[in-house]
Amino acid sequence: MKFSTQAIHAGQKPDPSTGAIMTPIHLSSTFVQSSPGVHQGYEYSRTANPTRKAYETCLASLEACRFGHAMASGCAATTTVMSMFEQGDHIIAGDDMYGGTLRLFEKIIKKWGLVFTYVDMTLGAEELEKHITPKTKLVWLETPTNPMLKISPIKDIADWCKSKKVLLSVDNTFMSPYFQRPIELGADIVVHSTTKFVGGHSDMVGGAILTDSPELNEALHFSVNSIGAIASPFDSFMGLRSLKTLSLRMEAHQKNALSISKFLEGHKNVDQVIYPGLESHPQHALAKKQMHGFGGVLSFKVKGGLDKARSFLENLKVFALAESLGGVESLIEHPGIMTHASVPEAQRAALGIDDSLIRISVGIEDIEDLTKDIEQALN
Ligand code: P1T
Repeated sequence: MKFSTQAIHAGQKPDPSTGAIMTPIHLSSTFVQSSPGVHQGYEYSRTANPTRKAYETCLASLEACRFGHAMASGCAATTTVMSMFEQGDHIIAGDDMYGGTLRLFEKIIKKWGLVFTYVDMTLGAEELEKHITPKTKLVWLETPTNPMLKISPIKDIADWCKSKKVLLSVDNTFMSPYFQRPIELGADIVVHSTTKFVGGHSDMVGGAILTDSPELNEALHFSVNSIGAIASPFDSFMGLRSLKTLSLRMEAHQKNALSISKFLEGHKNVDQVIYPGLESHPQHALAKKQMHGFGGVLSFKVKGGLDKARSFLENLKVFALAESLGGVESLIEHPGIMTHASVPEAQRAALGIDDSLIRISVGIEDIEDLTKDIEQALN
């Protein structure tokens, strides 16, 4: 079936006891067994839960793979993936990614003895070749990156990883499975912060891990069950409900984001606009090739540094000044002070995350209201 049909039906069938068309929220922590070890597929809700299972099946089907795990947050998903590795294992990660992911790697996972190297992933396999060691086990890729929207060649990197027997995990949060499906391009694992476009309404915090490999899934399930950072039945229901409108929302986000990008590009108080859908984006051609759309997030630099950035942000009326992204409402933020404050200053400077950088998650409100709001605040 096609994406929008899967989004509404995959993993879901009417409740056999009542005919309820919507998957119930199964709050039960445990499930009765008729004899020790004999049950209907559910024993204990950390291990598996029917509401979560429906959501995981739907998510996996949208990511074009067989196995999914719904987690308590994007960071919980990332931590669970990292738990599969051992002391001394080497991981190559991108130099630009969500500040909380970098903080997790540097301040927590490193303490467990994993070794990280950060590289510019836009350079692809050639760059990875320079950094591989006999201990390299994983490439951790975020594309497009948060907040600079750098785009890396997934297939090129996946082919290289396969030839080196290194796993590839892709954080697909910014595109959602509607606009990008890394497993089809050769990635082994996909991770999401479902708090963002998957959830889509800024009313849940969640994460997901997806794979098409039965062996990896077994290892992941062991970690998921052992660590226990799972999505609750209520959040699983929210995620399942949200997936039904993912395609509609992503199209609307993209349409508005492209329009706002073009408006900003033509404004005298703006220095630079970074959006994958603009021809000026350095990896626009690659974006067209490996993505099915350009998403709803853009970054730009306002002229005049921090003072002007601050007054612009304070003067907006429709856009909400808040962290996060992917909700139906437009959100705007200052990465240097907000989402990426934990990234060391020198690294921020090298990436271009400076005082004038502003990130927008363009919502699905009326484009006229959004444009007018940006215009009055910029002026
Ligand atoms: O917040 P959480 O659900 O734990 O997800 C972490 C995460 C992982 N990956 C990406 C690409 C992300 O953007 C995030 C969270 N990001 C924000 C909160 C933000 O405002 O950028």
